[in-house]
Amino acid sequence: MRKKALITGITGQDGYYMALYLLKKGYEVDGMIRRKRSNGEKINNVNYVEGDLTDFISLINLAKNKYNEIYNFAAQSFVKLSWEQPELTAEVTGLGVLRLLEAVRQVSPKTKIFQASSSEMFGNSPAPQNENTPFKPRSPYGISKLFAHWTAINYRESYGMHIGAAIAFNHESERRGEEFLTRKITKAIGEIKRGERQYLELGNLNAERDWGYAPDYIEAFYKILQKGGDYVVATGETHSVREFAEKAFRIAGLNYKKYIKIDNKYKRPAEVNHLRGDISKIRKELNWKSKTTFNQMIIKMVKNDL
Ligand code: NAP
Ligand code: F7E
Repeated sequence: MRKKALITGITGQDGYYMALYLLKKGYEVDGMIRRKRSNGEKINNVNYVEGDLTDFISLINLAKNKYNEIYNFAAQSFVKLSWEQPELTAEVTGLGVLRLLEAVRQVSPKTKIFQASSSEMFGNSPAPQNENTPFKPRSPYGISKLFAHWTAINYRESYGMHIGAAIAFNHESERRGEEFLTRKITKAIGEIKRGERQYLELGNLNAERDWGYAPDYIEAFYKILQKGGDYVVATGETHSVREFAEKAFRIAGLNYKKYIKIDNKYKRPAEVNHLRGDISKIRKELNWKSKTTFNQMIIKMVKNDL
């Protein structure tokens, strides 16, 4: 019999790639959306179902479908916004996960659940960060993700539920939301090249991130769910915001220094300065490492937006 999976956050970057991945594996895929719209983008062969992480009743009703697997990608995932909407972020990104886990526990406790945890939970803990690094979140988003992460661990330990969590470092793609740094840059490059804008305003150019390519990470997420447990998913390399901008503009034949202006409104009240994942555990136990290099990823993203 075909396995049945529910993907929350299917309209986002990771939900999209996970849907394609599972369909290719022969799964029956339900995608949770907040409200059905006739004009929304649809993925062929996905069955769209309504639900919201802030609404327990909708989650209970969905859990009654007794999915083999649930991939939880739904979240208020934009770190900067989490200072402006901290309560909403805690409600969705934090408490929303508690609601989902509790709904599944009550009506379908054998369903395997994947939780998308985040390197933002590490804050400024020294790199390289691995599964044993202390969590010191520095944003309402990071705090909410940490609540969700500990709740997932608690449901595993208290009720024996099968839960896999990826402590995922930044991952990007042609489908990355346009508010996030990498896509903001590649989209602006396209607009500059077409003469639609003259410059790009950014915040802190010195922050360093371990940026990977989202489609590579989907395979890691799948493997994590099959096994259960907590795994860092990263590339093991770090680059600064300045370096990303410099390379991306260069690929388009431009010198970034001519186009970037600093606007303090894009700086955060507290920054996470340096993230670099230690992927020893996932490499050893699940035989996974990312395939796409930093340069290859930037080339794909720039070309897509030109
Ligand atoms: P994304 O593109 O921002 O997608 C977020 C998804 O959550 C959207 O589909 C959104 O639906 C949905 N959503 C928001 N509020 C909801 C609610 N109240 N109920 C149900 N759905 C809701 O995120 P992503 O980049 O694909 O990331 C996927 C997950 O991984 C997120 O949990 C994120 O926090 C986590 N993560 C991401 C990264 C990364 O670098 N991408 C790294 C670590 C962890 P609408 O279209 O209705 O808004
Ligand atoms: O910022 C700096 C900013 O918004 C990256 C989410 O997927 O990954 C993501 O969180 C860096 C930060 O991602 C601008 O200060 C400078 O240092 O692309 P971002 P993020 O905050 O790292 C983690 C792992 C998640 O879990 C999250 O869901 O770039 N930066 N200037 C800027 N960032 C943005 N967005 N815009 C700027 O103008």
